[in-house]
Amino acid sequence: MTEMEIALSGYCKKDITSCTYEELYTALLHIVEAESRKRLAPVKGRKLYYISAEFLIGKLLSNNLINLGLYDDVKACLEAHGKSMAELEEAEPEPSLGNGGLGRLAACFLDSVATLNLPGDGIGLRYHCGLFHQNFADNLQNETPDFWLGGHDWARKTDKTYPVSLAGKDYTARLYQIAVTGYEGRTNYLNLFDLDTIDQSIIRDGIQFDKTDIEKNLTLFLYPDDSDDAGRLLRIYQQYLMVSAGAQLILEECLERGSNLHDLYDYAAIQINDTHPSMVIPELIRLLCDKKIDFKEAVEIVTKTCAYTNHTILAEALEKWPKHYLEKVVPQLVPIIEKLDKLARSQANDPATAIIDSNNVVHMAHMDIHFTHSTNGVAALHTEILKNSELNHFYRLYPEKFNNKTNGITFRRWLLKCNPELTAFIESLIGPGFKKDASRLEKLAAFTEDENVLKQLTAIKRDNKAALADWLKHTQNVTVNTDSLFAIQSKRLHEYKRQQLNLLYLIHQYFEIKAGHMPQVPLTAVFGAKAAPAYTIAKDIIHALLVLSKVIAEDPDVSRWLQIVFIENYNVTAAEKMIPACDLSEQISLASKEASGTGNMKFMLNGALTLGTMDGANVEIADAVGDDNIYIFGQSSSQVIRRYGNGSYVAREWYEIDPNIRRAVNFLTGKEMLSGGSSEHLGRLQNELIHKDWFQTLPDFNAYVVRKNQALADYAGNPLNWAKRALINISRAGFFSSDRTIAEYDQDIWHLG
Ligand code: 26Q
Repeated sequence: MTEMEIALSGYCKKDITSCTYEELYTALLHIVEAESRKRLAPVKGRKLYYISAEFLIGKLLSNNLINLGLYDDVKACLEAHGKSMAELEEAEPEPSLGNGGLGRLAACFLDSVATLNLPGDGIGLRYHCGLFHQNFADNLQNETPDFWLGGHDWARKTDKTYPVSLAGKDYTARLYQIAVTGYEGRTNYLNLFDLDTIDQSIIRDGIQFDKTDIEKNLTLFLYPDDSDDAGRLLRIYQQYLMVSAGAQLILEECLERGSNLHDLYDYAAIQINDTHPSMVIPELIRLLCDKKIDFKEAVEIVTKTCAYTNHTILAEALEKWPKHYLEKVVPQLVPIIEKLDKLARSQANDPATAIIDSNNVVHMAHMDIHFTHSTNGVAALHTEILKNSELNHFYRLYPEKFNNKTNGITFRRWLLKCNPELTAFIESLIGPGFKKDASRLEKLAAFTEDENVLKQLTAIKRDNKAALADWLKHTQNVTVNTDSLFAIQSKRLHEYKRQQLNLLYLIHQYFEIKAGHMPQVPLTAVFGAKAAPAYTIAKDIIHALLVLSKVIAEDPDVSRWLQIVFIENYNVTAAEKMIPACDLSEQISLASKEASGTGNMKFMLNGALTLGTMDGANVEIADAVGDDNIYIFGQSSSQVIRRYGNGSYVAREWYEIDPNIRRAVNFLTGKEMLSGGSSEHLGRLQNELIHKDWFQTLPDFNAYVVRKNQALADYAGNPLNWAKRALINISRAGFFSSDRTIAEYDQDIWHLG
């Protein structure tokens, strides 16, 4: 027997062959935890605390096995007993503790911090249902709770608790911990706080619950609907529970390690992930003042210890709270925030940078920039836009605080875990070094003219497409044509990301095919996206895509050439199946709106070509691969910013002048769509496109059609050349490793260890 067989059968107290997958999963969870504890290491010097309302960690078993070097042993052991790794993975529930990019970034960062052997923990919340589960009925999104905490999860209850005062009442936050394993590296923790009093039985009618019953509801869901006052207040309750318990944990650990708090900066680096944890600033000041440190010094200590990352330029996503909300939930912070506002006003003498504005609204981002030592954007273009427009007043005040940290992704999950066949192939060509030093992928450049290599790369892509097709058959009972080009747009549903542009293209193609203008290759357009429950137009876009998908499927003239697949409940697990199977990666946000994007990097690494605008990190991807190896289209960010600035965009003019646009937009409420769709949803979307189109879909429409059709023609016309360009993309993906990103944060901001 191998060591793994002994451990597994010992744990299950029976032969492996007779174990259920549940039993094997539980056994492995404990084996992995024991192994990861061995890699806990004492902290010397400064330790990172990454505070974030979201950690979209995905399933952990395979990932941890890979990082601990146990994956191959376990796989062999299971296979020897007639069991499969894939089925084992299905026994694990996915913790959906995030919405999208920001949460997934936090998860990638924890992986890289541990892999680089840096001391650094996450601080967040233990949501009982996380993000809602999405399913489709009558071509509409339905939301149901996702009870992922079935007893077999990775979060260990501890006996550590912290008192937190919410709206003048005392609550007890309890700490749970998930071990974060580095790849051949150390183990850190993800610290998640919760209340013992949460009651899942108050959920009814999908994801509804009494929003005022804080004791029972506080950590039930990630970002519950914030379309009403009670929802918005709940968000502040959640945030304060996280930062107050988090701040107490940080101070406790630093005191234990010998800090006298005056020197907190020598023990802790606190990274604030967007404005969601911003209240940690006044909370730390409050706690330090309680320990008899004077206000002025407390402000200095906190400013030196904390740093802030901005993830958005959309004004509506920058958190601003009416002061009376804070007076209700966190009255203990209000006098501190008022003092900080006074201080900021005296330092800056610019009302545009005030923390509390003349309407008594508190601007969380303003507090972050004044009272941290670093403000960073998440891609080069994003940081430039922050400096030159959105946050220009602050940039002029504190130019030294602004810096860029282009996002990255962990190659362990987004290559080794999700694409083992490609990983093995790369290893056969250039050795294993790229797993820890992503820049070594550049060595693949030596093979771009090697026909045999290109054919193998094509075969791997075909296998991954077949695997996605099998999974789709099994989960959604749809059959897809694996000889078609797979174009995938997977990300949160938002108008700025422009799934509606893709929709208009698909309608356009429908007409072209009907008219006998066939594309060079059949196209499978794959979508994965959840819409915020209260985001009406986003839900209308989902509806239109689902209805169109059926219109096409039922039309044999068109369905040979075109298919739309909308994947239900898009999450990390689905992404791991979709990304390796993608030929064309859709990154089509309105230039200037997508701060970075990280899906774009995952698709590139897995050998897809990008079809995208010059937005976010697409700009850096285009730089890395060169014009021949990417499909760029659309307005530039400066054109867009100018159009917004002079208010010169009138959607209706584009609709009236361009017959193709008019035909596609009109189709939304034509008889084909209305035969299965709802005139309320489709009419509202059509109206939005003609009369508003805030994200300028129509001006980019023609350029998008031309570029996408060019991609189809290139794919069909010269498959070997396509493979060559895919290989070039992979070879230039090294820069987008989160190991690089974390090394930069450490060097410029954190100075850990
Ligand atoms: C704000 C106020 C009230 C309720 C909710 C929110 C809220 C919630 C989530 C605001 C923003 C978010 C999430 C933002 C996000 O995921 N941003 C993405 O961050 C990625 C990582 O940096 C970038 O790659 C993406 O470009 C950016 O959209």
